[in-house]
Amino acid sequence: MGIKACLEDKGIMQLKLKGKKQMRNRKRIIIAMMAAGCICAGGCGIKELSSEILTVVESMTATSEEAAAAPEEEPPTSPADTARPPETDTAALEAYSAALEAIFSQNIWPDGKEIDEGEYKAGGFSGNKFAVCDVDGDGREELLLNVTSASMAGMFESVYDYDPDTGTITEEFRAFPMITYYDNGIAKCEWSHNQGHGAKLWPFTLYEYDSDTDTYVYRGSVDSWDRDLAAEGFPSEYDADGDGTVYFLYDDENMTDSTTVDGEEYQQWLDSFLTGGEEIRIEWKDLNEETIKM
Ligand SMILES: [Ca+2]
Ligand SMILES: [Ca+2]
Repeated sequence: MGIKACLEDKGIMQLKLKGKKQMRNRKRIIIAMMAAGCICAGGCGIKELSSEILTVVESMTATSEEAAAAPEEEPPTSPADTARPPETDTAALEAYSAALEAIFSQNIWPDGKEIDEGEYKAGGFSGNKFAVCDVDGDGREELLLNVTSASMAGMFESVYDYDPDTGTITEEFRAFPMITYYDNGIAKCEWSHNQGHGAKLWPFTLYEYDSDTDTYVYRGSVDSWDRDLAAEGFPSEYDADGDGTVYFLYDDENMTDSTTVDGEEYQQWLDSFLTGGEEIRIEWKDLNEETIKM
C-alpha cells in the first residue's frame, strides 16, 4: 500500500483544512501522522518512502492556492501537530536506510556492532525481516530487525532508534523474535522455550516503554501449569475455578519468586497492562540487498 492509499485509509486525506496558514499546518500533520505510524502500514521501502513523502507534500502545496480563498476555520489541535518536525524524520529514514545497507556492505548491525558471520550469514542470511514503524508510541519511527538466520540462542528481534542529536542509532530493545507490540507502549515477548507444565498458555514476559530512558523496562512474566500435562504435585489449592490450570506471576526480572494465582487473577494482571492498548500491525519486509534498495 502506498503512502497516499495509507493516508486515505486513515482518513487523513479528508481533513478539511482551508487557508494558507492551515495549509502549513496540514503539511505538518501529514508528515507527523506518517511519523506516528502510518509509514509502517505502507508497503514500500525507505527510499521510496522519502520520495513519496515529498510527492504528497508537494501535491498538498499545489492545491493550497485554491484553498486559500475559502473561509478561515479554527486551526487543528491534533497532538500530531506538535510532533517532531519533518526534516528530522527524513534524517531518521536516511539513517535507517544507510544502516540496512551497512548490514551487507560493512557486516555491522544498525547499532554498529559487528555481525558474527558464522552465526548469522553461514546459512545464507535468509528469512530475516525489517520494518520501519513507531512501535514504542513516542511519535517517531524505529527500525526493527527480525533475525532468525541463526541458532535458537542467536535469534533476536531488535528495535533501533535514531538519535537526531548525535546522528547515531542505538538499540532500545531486544528479545526473542516473538514479540507483539501494543500502542500503549507494552511489548509482549513470548519465551523461546516452554519448559514448564503449561501447554494452553505459552509463557511470556511483558515490557513497557519508558520514554525517560528510551528503553523498555520489565513489568512481569507469566507461566502456567496444566494438571492434564503433569498431575503429580499440581497445586490444586490454587485452582479455584477447577479448570485444571494455575498461573505463576513473576514480578522481578530474575524470576526467583513467583505468585501462584488462578485464571481470574491472571486475567486481571494481563488486563492491567493491555486494556486500552491496540496491537500494532507491523508490515515486515524481507531483509536482502534488493528490498533495502527500493
Ligand atoms: Ca517510536
Ligand atoms: Ca484454574
